[in-house]
Amino acid sequence: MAAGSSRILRYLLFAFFGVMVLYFISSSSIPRPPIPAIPTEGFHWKGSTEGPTVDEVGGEKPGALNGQITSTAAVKASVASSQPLGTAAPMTPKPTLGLSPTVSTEGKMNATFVTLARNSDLWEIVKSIRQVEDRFNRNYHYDWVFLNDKPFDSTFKKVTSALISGTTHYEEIPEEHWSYPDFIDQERARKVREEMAEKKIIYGDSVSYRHMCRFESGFFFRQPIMNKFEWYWRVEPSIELYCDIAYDPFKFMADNKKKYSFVLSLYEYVETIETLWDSTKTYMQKHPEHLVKGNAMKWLSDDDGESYNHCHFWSNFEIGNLNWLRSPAYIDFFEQLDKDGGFFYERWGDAPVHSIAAALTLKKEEIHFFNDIAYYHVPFTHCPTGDQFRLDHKCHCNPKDNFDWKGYSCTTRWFDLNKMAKPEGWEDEKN
Ligand SMILES: Nc1nc2c(ncn2[C@@H]2O[C@H](COP(=O)(O)OP(=O)(O)O)[C@@H](O)[C@H]2O)c(=O)[nH]1
Ligand SMILES: [Mg+2]
Repeated sequence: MAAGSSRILRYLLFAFFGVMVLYFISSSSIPRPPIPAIPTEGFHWKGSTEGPTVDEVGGEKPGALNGQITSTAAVKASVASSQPLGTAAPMTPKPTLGLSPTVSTEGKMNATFVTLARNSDLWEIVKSIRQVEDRFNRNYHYDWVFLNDKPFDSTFKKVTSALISGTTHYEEIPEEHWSYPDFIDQERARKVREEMAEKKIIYGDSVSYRHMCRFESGFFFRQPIMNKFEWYWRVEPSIELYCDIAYDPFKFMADNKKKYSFVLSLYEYVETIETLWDSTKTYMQKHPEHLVKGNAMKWLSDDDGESYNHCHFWSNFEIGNLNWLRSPAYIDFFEQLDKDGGFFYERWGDAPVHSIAAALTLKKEEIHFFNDIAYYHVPFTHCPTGDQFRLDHKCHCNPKDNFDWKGYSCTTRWFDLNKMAKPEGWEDEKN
C-alpha cells in the first residue's frame, strides 16, 4: 500500500513539473511592450529655474535614449507632455516623436530667432513657430529668444519650448527700455494720440504700440541675452512661411557679406512719420562719417536725399546682423531720432527706422531680398514668382496674392536700383 501511494505521488510530481515546463516555454514567446527608457522627472526648458535642462542630461545627442528619440525637440516634446513614463499604461500611444532626421549642426551660425510678445500672443505665436520649425528650424535647431515687457507665464514657456527644437530663452525687458524718456512731454504726446484717434490712424491712440516701436528700433538688440548672438531672425505672431527653406539663411548672409534682409517692402503711412526725414537729415549732417559710399539712398529718395519717398522694408520679417545694429552708425541714428521725440509725438514705426538706417549706413549689396522665403503677415504676401520654383520648394501660397510687383510695393524699385533681373512672369502679377 505504502509503495503504491508513493508511486502515485511520483507520477503526480512528474506531471506537475511537465506542466510547469510547458507553461514557461509558451509564456516566453508572448510579445511584451518595450520598457520605456526615458527618464521620468526633472526636465525643464532652458530658462526655467527648477531642475536640470534637457541639455544638462545629455538630450542633445540625436538618436540618443535607446533610439526612440531623434532630436532635442522630441525629447522636449515628450517632456512637455510630462507623462511619468514609468507609470504610463503600456498600450498608451506614444506622442509623435522625431520629426524628420536631423542634419548635422556642425557649422551652425551664432544666431537666434527673436520674438517680442505678450503672454496673450501665445496662440498666435505658436502658429508662427510651427511654420518656422516645419519649414526650416527642425533641421537646424537654432535658439529662440522671447522678450516681453511683463514676465512670461509658465503656460507660454511650456507650450513654446515644446514646439521649438533649439534652446529657448525668456527675458523681461527693463523698464527704461519700455517707458517715456524724461525729455518727453507726456501732455504733448497725449494730445497727439487724441488727434490721431480722431483721424482713425491705425494704432494712432496706442501708448503700448509706441513703446513697442521704440523698443524694436533701439533696444531689442541690446538686451543682455542678445549680446550672445551675432545674427537674428525676427518672427511675429500669425505669420506664415509658404515654402521649404532647405539651406541656412544665416550662413548665406555671412558667406555673402549681407547685413540686413527683407521679403516685403512698401510705402509708409505718411501721417505716422511726418518729420522722420527731418531727423534723418539732422543725423546725416551731424554724422557724414556714417554715410556709406554705394549705399541705397536712391531707394529712399528720388531727389538725392532732399525728401523721403516713404519706401521701407517691412520689418516684421528680418534676418540681420546684430553687430550692425549695435554699431555707432546705427546707435547714433537711433539716438538722434529718440531725442527728436517722434516715437511719441508722431508714431514712428521701427520698419522705416531700420530701413532708413540700412539704406544709409550699409552698401546696397549688403541688403538682401530673400526671394525664396515665401511669407505672409497680414495683409501682405510674398509668394515667389515662377511655377517651377514654387513646385520645387513645396510652396503652398497662391501666386495671385504675391505683392512684390504691385503698385504699392517698393520691391520693383529695389530690383531696378540693383539692376536685378525680374523673374519671368512678373509682369502678369502686376495687377
Ligand atoms: N510684450 C509686448 N509685445 C508687444 C506689445 N505690442 C505688440 N507687441 C509685439 O510686437 C510685435 C508687433 O506687434 P503687432 O501687434 O504684430 O503689430 P503690427 O504687426 O504692426 O500690426 C509683435 O511681435 C507683438 O507680439 C506689447 O504691448 N507688449
Ligand atoms: Mg505683427
